[in-house]
Amino acid sequence: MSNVVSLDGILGVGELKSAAKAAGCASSSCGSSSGPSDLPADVWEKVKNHPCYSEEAHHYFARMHVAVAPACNIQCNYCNRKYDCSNESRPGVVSEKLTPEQAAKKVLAVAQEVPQLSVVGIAGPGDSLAANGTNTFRTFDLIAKSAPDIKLCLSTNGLALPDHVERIKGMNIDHVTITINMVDPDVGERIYPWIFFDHRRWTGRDAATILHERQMMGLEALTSAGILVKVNSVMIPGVNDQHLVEVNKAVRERGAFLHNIMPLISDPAHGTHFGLTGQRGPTAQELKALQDQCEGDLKLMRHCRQCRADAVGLLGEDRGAEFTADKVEAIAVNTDDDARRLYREHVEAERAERHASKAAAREEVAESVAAGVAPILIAVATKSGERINEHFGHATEFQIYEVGTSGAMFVGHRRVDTYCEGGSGDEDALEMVLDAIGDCTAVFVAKIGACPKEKLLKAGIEPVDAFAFDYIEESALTYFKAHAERAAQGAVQTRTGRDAVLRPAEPLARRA
Ligand code: CLF
Ligand code: SF4
Repeated sequence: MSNVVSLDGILGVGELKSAAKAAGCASSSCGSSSGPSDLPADVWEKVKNHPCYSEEAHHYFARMHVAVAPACNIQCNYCNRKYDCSNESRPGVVSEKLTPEQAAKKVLAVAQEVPQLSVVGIAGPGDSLAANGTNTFRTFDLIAKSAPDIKLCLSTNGLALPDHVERIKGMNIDHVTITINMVDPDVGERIYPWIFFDHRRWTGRDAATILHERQMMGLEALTSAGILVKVNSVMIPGVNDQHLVEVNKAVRERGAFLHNIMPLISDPAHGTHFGLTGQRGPTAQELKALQDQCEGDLKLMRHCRQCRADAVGLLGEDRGAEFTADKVEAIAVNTDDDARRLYREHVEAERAERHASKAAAREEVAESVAAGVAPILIAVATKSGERINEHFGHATEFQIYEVGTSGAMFVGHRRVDTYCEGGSGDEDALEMVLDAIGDCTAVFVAKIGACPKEKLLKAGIEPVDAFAFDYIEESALTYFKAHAERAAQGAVQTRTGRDAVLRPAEPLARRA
């Protein structure tokens, strides 16, 4: 594109490929923040480059977590302290706990290698505000001085939050996540066995009551201070699933900006109370139904990756192994932000073009398809979420779009094992894929072999390679328009298919 700064000088070859893949955006009608047209200018400025607060931004921008907060002041039944904080990370290891000084150097090292980096978050492995938040605030202070263009973001269970709102405001921390799983202590009792507050341990209903009151107090204080608050809720079937509708209402009334309803990750191997007592997580359709029920004035985040407390990179990728403490130690860091600035200028230009092309595709569908035509789900094989550029057999996940007369909306992702191993198809993996995308009408791929094609068709899922390497949303809308025409002629049936299994990433190893 002639009007866009070349990325050649900003990114290395591998990253250039990745950025080119990422240099698009998803639906402007989708969860998270929608876009400049439906947000006040100051709010758009705060969220437009934040990969969690803006669904669109997560295709362009990276976050990193620094694991400086090991202690926690509560116990959640879905957490085993041998693993990362389940609020913000999948159960895996924090390879290294860092001091604030080590963390600040690591941020500079990543920032000079990864121009997409826009946010540093502190999300564990314990609670960022336990132990008085000493490490958290010291780390943010150091980063604010050496890399002031990087946004600061913290995640907390909220117990200690009311004591720190003034400090958070004073440090220009614009983004805070509170994990709120209940607004009724009777429900809370089933999730939190104890909390440590005011120099003593509290249990049962008392513990849940204190936690609830402190969470609401913290949320109100933050939103009154103009800080954007995202609420994370863990959906636990039979415990708080329907109750999360009430949670959604309560946090919306108190000014939360975004609600992220995440599936419980539960496995006996994790050693958590829920894992050991057989508490299951939700299925894909249960999760989506609850998210749809809650979608309203308060935007729903649907692109969360439940990432590690030391994750580095675009959401869904982890470049942490490139930045271990010994590797960072050997890097001569500087505070030059030229590459990041050029990258952001590029993104601004690219965004403007994509907004126009997506709007045109939506308009075409709105004009040609009757408003009552039911939306469909489409699974997409993509390497980083903007173009259809992955082979069916190589996909480790499929992104799911709901496509209808109001647009194409990203609604989640489904992890799978790769079908093609060493050049031949794995039948068990194919069954898993059929389970994972069983509720989809079509699967968009860059390429697919004859055998899986036939099995997909037999399962009622249309494999589509006609849009290989094109943008997802425009392609999905083009497909939907043709699908609606075929449906009107009675050539296809509307289908919902079987429910899909949600599969979290495997735990990597136990922490030392
Ligand atoms: Fe990290 Fe959380 Fe900030 Fe994002 S993660 S502290 S808001 S920068 Fe994002 Fe990761 Fe989901 Fe968290 S994808 S787990 S929502
Ligand atoms: Fe675990 Fe996080 Fe809950 Fe603390 S707040 S118990 S670290 S999930």
